[in-house]
Amino acid sequence: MNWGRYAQDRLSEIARCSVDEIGVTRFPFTPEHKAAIGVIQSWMVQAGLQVHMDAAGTLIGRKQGPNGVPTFLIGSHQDSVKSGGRYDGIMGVVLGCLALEKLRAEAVELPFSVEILAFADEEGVRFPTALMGPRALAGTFDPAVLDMNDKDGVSLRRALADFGGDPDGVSALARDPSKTAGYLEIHIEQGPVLEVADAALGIVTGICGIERNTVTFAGDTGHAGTVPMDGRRDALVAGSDFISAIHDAAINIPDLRATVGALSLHPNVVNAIPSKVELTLEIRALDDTVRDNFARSARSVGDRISGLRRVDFAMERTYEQPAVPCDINMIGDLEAAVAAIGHTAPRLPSGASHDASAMADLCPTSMLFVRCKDGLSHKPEEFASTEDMGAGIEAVARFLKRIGQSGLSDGKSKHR
Ligand code: HGY
Ligand code: MN
Ligand code: MN
Repeated sequence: MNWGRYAQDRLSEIARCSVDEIGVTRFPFTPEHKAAIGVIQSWMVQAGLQVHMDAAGTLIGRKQGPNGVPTFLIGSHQDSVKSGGRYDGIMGVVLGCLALEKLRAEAVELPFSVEILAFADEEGVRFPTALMGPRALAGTFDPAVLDMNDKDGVSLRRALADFGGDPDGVSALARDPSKTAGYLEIHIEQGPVLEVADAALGIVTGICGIERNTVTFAGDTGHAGTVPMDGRRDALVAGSDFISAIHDAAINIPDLRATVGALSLHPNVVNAIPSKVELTLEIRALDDTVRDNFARSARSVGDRISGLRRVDFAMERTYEQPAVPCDINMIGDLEAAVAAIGHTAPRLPSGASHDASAMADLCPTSMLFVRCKDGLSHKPEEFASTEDMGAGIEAVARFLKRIGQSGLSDGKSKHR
């Protein structure tokens, strides 16, 4: 069986569940998501799973184990960014289903229950929030996010209800940690490390923390031809000072990433001085203290520029998720499983965030990276090879057999 070929074919099929644009655009609770649900459901059925969608819109395929045993979870997200690639997120659902299908084909019965989870919204591109599905399972869901709106003014509550979810039932989805043995997410690396190491697979040591801020500079508009240069309170000049200062500071801090990804301007016309600039500042780091310190220094840079350019400055944190370490026992089990198929997988941190970031509040969490071409992601050129995905499926099947033999079935797993 060429499991990698199966994976490639399934990813081509589900890539068509997309807004008709370049690359894949599949936002949560949209017709594209609905179409994807149908396709994923067929994969789960083919793997012998019982399928249902939970109140948060997570599609769940469950293989029941013997009575009273814990459940091991495997998952990732079905959604994409705008004009993104065909592997980010959904590949983890495909490879999880195929690993279970492989075990089924080998008549292997695991001594624990297993679930494949296809989460609705990890990217947080449609709504200014993310990770509702895994946060619901982890019991960290904040119902207030249901009142957040997308750019068309549709609330998350309404979109979820119209999609067939149950907004008022999301908080009740919290799982019992004592009955949850662990979580594995299979994901493309989205970076260059595995390619440089010539490794098909990588094992994640930890996932970066993230915070997102809205930064505003407010000055005065005026006629571009009549207001003298030295009399201006130009918000865009201040904003550009800030963006350059942030970049020049971040470049000297290892493992820290600072990005101004979105910017809006007012009045945004060719012959008027910009009176207001609003930009997003996202900061990521594997160490939350490093991230906090950088945010503090960004504020003082903004205050300095505000005085220099005689404009008002504000910086408001709108989103935060802490850095999470992966489970050391599962790192060892993944390494042994990868070695058993004749591969060597480097250990590496994840600069991208994942559903696993939220699942770490529920249970021991692990991630297996699959090499991606040129480290590209969040763009149509995103690509993982059939061979590398085949290795991923083999490794996950071995991993599940290995943890089954390590006492997971009696609930006293070393993963707790
Ligand atoms: O932003 C991220 O790291 C993830 O791709 N949503
Ligand atoms: Mn992504
Ligand atoms: Mn992802």
